[in-house]
Amino acid sequence: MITIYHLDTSRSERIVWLMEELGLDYKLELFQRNANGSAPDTMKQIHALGKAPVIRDGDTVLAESGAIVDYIVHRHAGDRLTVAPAAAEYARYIYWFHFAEGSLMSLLILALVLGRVPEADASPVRTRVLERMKQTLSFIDSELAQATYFAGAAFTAADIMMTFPFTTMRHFLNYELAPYANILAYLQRIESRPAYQKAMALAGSKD
Ligand SMILES: N[C@@H](CCC(=O)N[C@@H](CS)C(=O)NCC(=O)O)C(=O)O
Repeated sequence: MITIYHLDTSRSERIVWLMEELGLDYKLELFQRNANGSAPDTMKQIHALGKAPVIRDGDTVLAESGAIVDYIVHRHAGDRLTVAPAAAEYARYIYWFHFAEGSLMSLLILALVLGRVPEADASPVRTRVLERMKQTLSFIDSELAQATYFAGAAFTAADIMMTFPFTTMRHFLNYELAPYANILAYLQRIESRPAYQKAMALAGSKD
């Protein structure tokens, strides 16, 4: 059985949600953040970088949320929640699956870090990052005007990757979503999913 090492208020909620969507058994081990927000040192005994999420599957220990999602859907779920390479939606699927960490989260982390450096307040770099955020959110919003889910009509693992930046991440970077009606409507669709509700009750942020 897969063990999920879950850090509170973190990306590892993606893996709990995925397992609930797939109806697969798993064991959940919970870790609390230190007062400064970092993961506890005990997580380094599981994986050298000590970050969440990490899973154990037999002798395999795997970190990196996107890699874990890909591993589980292919190795344990018969490719459910994926899009086949021959399908028309395949390019959309892999685009959004990778956009989540590769572009969106990296931009949000940059904004988060700059927001915590007082000297950056007057910097043109911060202004540029905030403009890039608006541009990126508008782009996502316009894409969601044309599709129910990120890869098209069907819910996929790309949605599991793309939701965290709009939900739990806003506990760390409280950016405004009100101007983006399509993102808000999308989040309502996600929040109405029973598997999402169960995963958040087990592993979602508590505040
Ligand atoms: N790109 C990695 C990011 C992993 C990561 O930064 N995880 C955060 C939680 S969301 C973490 O462990 N933070 C605590 C720390 O860095 O000490 C992934 O998607 O798994």
